[in-house]
Amino acid sequence: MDVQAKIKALQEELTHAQYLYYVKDAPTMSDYEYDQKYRELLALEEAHPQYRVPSSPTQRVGSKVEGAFEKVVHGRPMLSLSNVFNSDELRAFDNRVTKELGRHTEAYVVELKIDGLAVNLHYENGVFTRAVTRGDGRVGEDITANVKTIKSIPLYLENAPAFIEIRGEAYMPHSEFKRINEEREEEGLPTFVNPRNAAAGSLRQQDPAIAANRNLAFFAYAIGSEDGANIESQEQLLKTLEAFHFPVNPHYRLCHTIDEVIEIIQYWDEKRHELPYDTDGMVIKVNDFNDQDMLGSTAKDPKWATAYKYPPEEVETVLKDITINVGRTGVLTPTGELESVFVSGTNVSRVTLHNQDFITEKDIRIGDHVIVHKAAEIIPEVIRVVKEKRTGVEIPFKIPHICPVCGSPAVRRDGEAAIRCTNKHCPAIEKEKIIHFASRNAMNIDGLGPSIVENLINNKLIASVVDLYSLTVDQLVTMDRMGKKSAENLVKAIDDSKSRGLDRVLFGLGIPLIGSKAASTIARVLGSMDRFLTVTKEELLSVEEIGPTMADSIIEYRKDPEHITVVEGLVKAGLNMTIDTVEPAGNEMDGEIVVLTGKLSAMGRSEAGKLLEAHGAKVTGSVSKKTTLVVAGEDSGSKLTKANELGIRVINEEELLALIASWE
Ligand code: 3BD
Repeated sequence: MDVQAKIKALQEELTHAQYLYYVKDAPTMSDYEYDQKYRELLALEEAHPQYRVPSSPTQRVGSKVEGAFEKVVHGRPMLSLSNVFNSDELRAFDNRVTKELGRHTEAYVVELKIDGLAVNLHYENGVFTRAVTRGDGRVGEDITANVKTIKSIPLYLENAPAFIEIRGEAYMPHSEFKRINEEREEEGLPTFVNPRNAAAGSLRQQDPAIAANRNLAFFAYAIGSEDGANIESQEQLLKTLEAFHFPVNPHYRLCHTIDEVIEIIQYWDEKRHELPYDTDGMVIKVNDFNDQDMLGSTAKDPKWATAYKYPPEEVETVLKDITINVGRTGVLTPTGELESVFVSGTNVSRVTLHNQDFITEKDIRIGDHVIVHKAAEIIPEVIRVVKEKRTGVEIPFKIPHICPVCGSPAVRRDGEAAIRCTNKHCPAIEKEKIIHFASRNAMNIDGLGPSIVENLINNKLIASVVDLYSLTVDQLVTMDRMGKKSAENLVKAIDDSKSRGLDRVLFGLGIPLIGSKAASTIARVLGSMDRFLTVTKEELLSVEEIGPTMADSIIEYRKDPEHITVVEGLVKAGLNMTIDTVEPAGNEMDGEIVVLTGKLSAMGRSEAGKLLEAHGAKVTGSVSKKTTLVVAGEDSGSKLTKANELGIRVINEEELLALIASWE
């Protein structure tokens, strides 16, 4: 194959792999293989820049754009949506539709209303050329460079008309919101209030590399101006978008009566809390485009569509106290202790108050009545104080500038929101580091939770993670509430953890900004701890997912001789510092797309996943139409529910073990 053909083939292969991964949630290429091919393509395009095209997967992250975002007039205005808040108002909407048409409309399409930002994508001769915010509906701003980093958005459309505008919602999934806020908390930066604000902030970056790191997602739901796409209904439109390889929210439904619409709305009123992204309602659209045309629009809204808004889940409770917690990186985090209250499905009795600015800005005082909700459906947040209920006894709060654990000065660095303990050896920091090292996504040491770690430190049996590997049963049994059997189990669990591999060790070290995904990428690319200790910043930057802030953090980490001592201690303790690429062991699971959920006691989810992959299965994180098998351990939650709804085969742990045994 000549170079041009080779480059084109790689571009197409990687584009398709990303489509399967990000849109279909059914990956067929391993991360490792993707990385290898991506680097090969990068090198070939570097050597032959004439074959580098704007729609190449290497072109998603461009360079910084200076100055204000350019104003762009939409090809066709982006309308807004009228709102209804209950079923009576919805019936009134349906009656207006019926009256104007002089008959019932054949069907409505009901879609989830994703709580993100409406954007308009331009494609010229199939090539993605521009992304524009909604703005005031007539004129928006050019945010092309940032939107281009959203990996589920196709950069090229097959068989597209000469010009087409695709409209949809860019949003931040809950998992990303959580990850980014944890990272920001650690860095001393202010956190985002909700996924929508986080998405908005990401799309307004001057540097697309930052947007790329935020891992936004997208659902398409409308077409603006287009030349020559013959579409006759909203249902057909959604199918056309799918055929163009856009992500389309799979939960849309065609309903033939308004009662059916109301039923679906009621169903999602509760179910929406289980979705991995925020929704704030449902959108109801007349399906038939002829009917839509007959109904027409007012100055702002189409008369053929409306949004049913769910009330926000907010509840009032009392802030009883504020306590201070010292984290792994020394940040003093204030936690609000609440009068326990039921919010979005669970009881909430603690809430993070983030930092001093948050407390000051909201004027939060001990004893206040506060309004609480859940950000991203899981993270309790104080929205505001009910000042009308103050009696005058409420006490303003200042985070102390003395570490509550070790008494050292705690300071706020320039430009940071956080106050940190200045003592590198603060017992709280040492303890949190060990807890992190032992945690599930790191070394997964069974039985080594926060209270045992605390006991081990108090009994002077350990001071760092290295000490774990020389603990003996005789030492452990000297502790209170530690019997021989538990001691033996713990020693065995610690010993087992030696085999976890380089990715887990790197994550376990707790290097700022290096989460488990970054750690595993780095481990895969570097392959050994020796390489980790010598790799340069430039080499790190050549890895697709590693940005300059992460690279700096790694270089900074390595400068501390104590960190090197820990790494060397772990090497000496005999930890596996390589990464196993999964060796194929069989093909019994070829073609199966498996999701593991709940607690598996015999082998743990990641081990089970590796085994399934070694036998040909693809293991993914979320249940979709493509999933062929769900392994449901103890306490399986929404994934099991979803599998049952989709009629996917579900097996329990016992059945999984039987399946594995049948391969031998
Ligand atoms: C969604 C208009 C129409 C094409 C106009 C019917 C108001 C935000 O998931 N369909 C959806 C969603 C939003 C939509 C339409 N379908 N308009 C839709 C929408 N599934 N969120 N929106 N928008 C998009 C808006 N945005 C900011 C300020 C005012 N209005």
